[in-house]
Amino acid sequence: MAGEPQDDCLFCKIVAGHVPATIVRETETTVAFRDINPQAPTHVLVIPKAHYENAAALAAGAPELAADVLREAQSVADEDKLESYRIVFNTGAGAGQTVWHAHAHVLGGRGLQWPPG
Ligand code: DGP
Repeated sequence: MAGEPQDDCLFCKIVAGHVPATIVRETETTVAFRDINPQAPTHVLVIPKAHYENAAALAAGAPELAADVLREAQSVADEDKLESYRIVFNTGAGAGQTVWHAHAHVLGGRGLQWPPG
């Protein structure tokens, strides 16, 4: 069922504390932790604790929770004092999504090119 934890989901395991992560922020509904393969000095993933497979499913199924994720992404940028930064939701394999639990990448601390490729 939408939102329920999935046994085979890496990010559900991080939420449950079964896989370690460097957690930088946590709220009732979200967790933010450092990406294991950082692409910038700040590279934090913000996820809903509830399982939705990507940003599209999250926005359709739980728009308030999607807003929580965005607010937390902003808080990560504020905490790291990022003046310029990028919030990215890779959505679908063709866009580079590899973990099927919705997550926002917060990237900053260096110059970022556009288009991203
Ligand atoms: P995406 O490609 O948009 O699905 O992003 C998935 C990100 O998750 C990728 O940047 C690497 C990160 N990642 C994968 N496995 C782990 C893990 O075990 N721990 C942490 N902290 N990040 C992970």
